[in-house]
Amino acid sequence: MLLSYFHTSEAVPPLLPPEEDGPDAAVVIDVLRATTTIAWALENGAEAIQAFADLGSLEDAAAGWPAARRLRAGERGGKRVEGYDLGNSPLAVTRERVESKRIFLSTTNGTRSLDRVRDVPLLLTACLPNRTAVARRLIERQALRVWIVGSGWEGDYSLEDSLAAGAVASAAIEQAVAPHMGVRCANDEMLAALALWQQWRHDTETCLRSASHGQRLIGLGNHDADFACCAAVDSLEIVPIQAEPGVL
Ligand code: 3SL
Repeated sequence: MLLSYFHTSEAVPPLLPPEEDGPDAAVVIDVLRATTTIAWALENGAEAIQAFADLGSLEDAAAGWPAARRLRAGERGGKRVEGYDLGNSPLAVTRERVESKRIFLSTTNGTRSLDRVRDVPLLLTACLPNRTAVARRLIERQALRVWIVGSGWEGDYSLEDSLAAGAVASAAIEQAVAPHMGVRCANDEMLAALALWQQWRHDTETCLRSASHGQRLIGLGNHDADFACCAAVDSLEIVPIQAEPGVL
């Protein structure tokens, strides 16, 4: 398996089909907090997550879904979009709130990243809680050329997404025990993400809090429980997989 890391969705190159050396799998990461929220919502029984790069498309799609079976979740600049049922906190997607509901979700960066790679044949989302489960699934599906995409913040690098990219890669290296299943890093960004993971693996929450988006969330108010949830390595087995474009 050949792993490349792109540290913002803007850095993702134009998509090539797998037979022309394009990826056969992509893993989108937005640790704070979209992909952590997606994992928890599905863990808690949401029927599906439908992700949108913009709010207008979200509202059009949600309007065509029965009101009793939908939730609109929106975040911009770290805050819940006014009038929406949910923002983007993994703590808000409780079983009581989301079970059997389709969540129509748009966030500042995470859902834009998803949109960017929606045509990759196998599209997963990862966060620190499910990083080993995601690595295992890539190996089971025999993914050969994998792009890991850190969502960043409006085109800028993000520390926490790079940490999680290293966490997924490290788990893939540990899990790929069969001799034919070697895992290799295809770019320097991936090697740097692995080094970051080695540095912070025993104190992920401090890393998240130190990151610029962590500081942004702290500036917006108390997010202690969000940090604890997003930093909890290997606490989930669920692997969100795109079933149809934009729907996990
Ligand atoms: O940028 C995003 O997509 C969000 O995850 C940001 S926030 O953590 O909800 O503020």
